[in-house]
Amino acid sequence: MADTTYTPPPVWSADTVSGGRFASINRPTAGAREDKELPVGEHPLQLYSLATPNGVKATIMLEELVEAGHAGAEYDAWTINIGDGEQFGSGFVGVNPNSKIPALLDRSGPAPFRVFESGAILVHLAEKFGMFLPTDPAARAEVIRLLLHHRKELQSELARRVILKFTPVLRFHEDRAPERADRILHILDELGLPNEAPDKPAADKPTDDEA
Ligand SMILES: N[C@@H](CCC(=O)N[C@@H](CS)C(=O)NCC(=O)O)C(=O)O
Repeated sequence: MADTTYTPPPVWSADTVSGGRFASINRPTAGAREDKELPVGEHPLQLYSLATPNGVKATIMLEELVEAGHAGAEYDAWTINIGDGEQFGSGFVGVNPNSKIPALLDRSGPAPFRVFESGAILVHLAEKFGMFLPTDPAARAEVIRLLLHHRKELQSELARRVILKFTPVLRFHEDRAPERADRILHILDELGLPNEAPDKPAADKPTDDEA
């Protein structure tokens, strides 16, 4: 039953004791907390994940692709135990500076690249193997709409609805909102932005006068 007596602190601090398993794990800053390389297996796709609601999205997608006969979708799956803080090892932070599972390393081409955010992994795999993402613009827009709507609206609101029943977790979520925002800003400041914009076609590049 929800505890209606709870009042969030007027001034939030990272030291706020708010309960919840991740309260002591998460911080308002991003970045690696220890040197720890990620294992790499024999397949072109390396999945670093766990069987959580976000984690299984990538796994189900890969399994569907393999089942459909896409040999290139064979992958090595590595467990990242977020309860033990493995998402803060240097190797994992390299594939997701936000330290959340799932994350994918695509080593199928000459230059390996990372893909994180469960929705982005689904889109990447759908495009790579030509499955699940229609080419017809209207159908494609509908699939993208469903994916984003699920990710942003449905999932978070349903989760909040369930969480409201559990006071310690509610406290965790309410108290941790500023922390999560600070961490995202930290990533934007220091970790997540490439040093240079991706190459644009020459015609799109600004001339000296425009730059
Ligand atoms: N927007 C992200 C969210 C991923 C996410 O929240 N993952 C959770 C597990 S379901 C996690 O890694 N939590 C670890 C933590 O918060 O430290 C996505 O869709 O991939």
